[in-house]
Amino acid sequence: MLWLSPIYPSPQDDNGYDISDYQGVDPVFGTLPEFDALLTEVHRRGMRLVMDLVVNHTSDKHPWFTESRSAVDSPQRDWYWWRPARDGFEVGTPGAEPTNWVSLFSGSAWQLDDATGEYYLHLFSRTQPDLNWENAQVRQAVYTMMRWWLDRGVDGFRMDVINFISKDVALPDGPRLPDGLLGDGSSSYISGPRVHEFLQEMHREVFAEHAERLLVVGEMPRVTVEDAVLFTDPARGEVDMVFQFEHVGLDHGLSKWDHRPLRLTDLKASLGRWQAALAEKGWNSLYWNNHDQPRVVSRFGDDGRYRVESAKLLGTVLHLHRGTPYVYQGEELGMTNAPFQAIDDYRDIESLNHYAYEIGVRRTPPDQVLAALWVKSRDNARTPVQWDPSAHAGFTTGTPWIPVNPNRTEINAAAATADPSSVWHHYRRLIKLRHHEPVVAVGDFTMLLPDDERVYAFIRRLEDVALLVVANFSPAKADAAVPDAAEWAVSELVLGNYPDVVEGLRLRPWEARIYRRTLAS
Ligand code: TEU
Repeated sequence: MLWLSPIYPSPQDDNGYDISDYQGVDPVFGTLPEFDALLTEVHRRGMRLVMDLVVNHTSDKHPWFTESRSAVDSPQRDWYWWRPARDGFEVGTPGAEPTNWVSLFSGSAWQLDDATGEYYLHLFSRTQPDLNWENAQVRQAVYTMMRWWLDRGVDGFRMDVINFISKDVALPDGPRLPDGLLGDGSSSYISGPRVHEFLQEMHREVFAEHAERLLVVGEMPRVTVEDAVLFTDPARGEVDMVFQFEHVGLDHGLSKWDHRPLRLTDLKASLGRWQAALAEKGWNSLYWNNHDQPRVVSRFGDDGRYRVESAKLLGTVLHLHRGTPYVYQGEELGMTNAPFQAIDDYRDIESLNHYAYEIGVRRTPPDQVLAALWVKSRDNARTPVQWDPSAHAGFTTGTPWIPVNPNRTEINAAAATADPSSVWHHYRRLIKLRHHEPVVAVGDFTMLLPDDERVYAFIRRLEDVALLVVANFSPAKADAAVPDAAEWAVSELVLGNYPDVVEGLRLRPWEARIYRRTLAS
């Protein structure tokens, strides 16, 4: 299946996550007939296509918002969250915002609109006003639009921040953030009071009649594992799987910009807990990368000497978990973070707002802010796909919208497809294995060695077939001290990331292996 990030008409303030028309294609990407042709060709190849659906908010240029902001008595006023200044405060003065909530993209989550003297809520940028899902007309308008895409033949949706759509209507202030300026309102909107009700309604109104052929993924920052079970239990009719963020938050300190190195034991504890919790009911999404995360080989692997080995190791570990694996463009080439030196290289609104806030409000030295962007900026994953070694990596003959990674000369699709030992060929082998070995798709999962800081190890089992996965997340040799190591070491090696196998279960730097045994039942 192919998942497209938003391709709808948009001012592109947040790379298309600010939509001004839900039923069209932005000219930067093409036309609706071209989209239809893409869909036909995808289907002809036995593949399917999933659209990004961004309905927690619209662009401030969407006609719904233009109408809503036009007057306090607009019939669509209630489609968004409008509130007067806080009691006892004069409009526009500091602290007059209706709540103390911080926006996910820095600063207050409220924007004053001079025309009517009221504030509107925007959990993301001020050009992304939040829709008011309490209003039944809003919900119906969204469902109508979704049916329009399904009638066109699309195979489902990846629903952006869909666990933010229900807010506590009392809009209480949140606990103060460590910097003392704003508050964290997330307990009022993360998996809010009516979110399950809204998703069940959406399921009845939109998905039910096509349920068999659709894939519905709920992107849900900060969803708990307990809630994920509810969201994905097929009997409840909500979504097929959630896209959760716990494991990609393990190297965050007080905020994502505050980097702390990953501890492998934390990663195992987190992914292992999700595997266990969704073993009976519900389903997992498996991913290292998307358009919001730094490149995994730079983040959890080694993008220098062991780039190829560690990229393959990461793919092996992820694809052998139980759940649906996602491959983000370029990950299969082992693409790395962007070596951006200056703020001018960045395009991402989250990064730019963070920079402006740190420099302007908190007086943080620019070098310090750039160092944080270097590690965590979303633009690390947004540089053009490296097709070939040419100047713009085969992405365009024009001027790319963001600099191409100079390592295009070495890391590119042309080189990877030509080299049987590339990361790309390894990903193909992993995908093939899932298609041919039922234990990969549906077997049980058992984590081993939870306290080992270097070796990630687990067993998959289906009836009498068992797979052992062992992976050394370090540049030194490491023993995989798993139970029955001697038996495993002489069993069938299904796949590894070194050309040969040596020394029993002693793993070389960033080595990963998959073994297979048939057990007496
Ligand atoms: O992201 C939701 C989200 O909360 C995060 O993953 C976000 O990227 C944040 O920056 C993490 O620090 C989704 C989209 O995937 C993202 O691209 C959009 O910017 C965002 O929603 C708003 O639509």
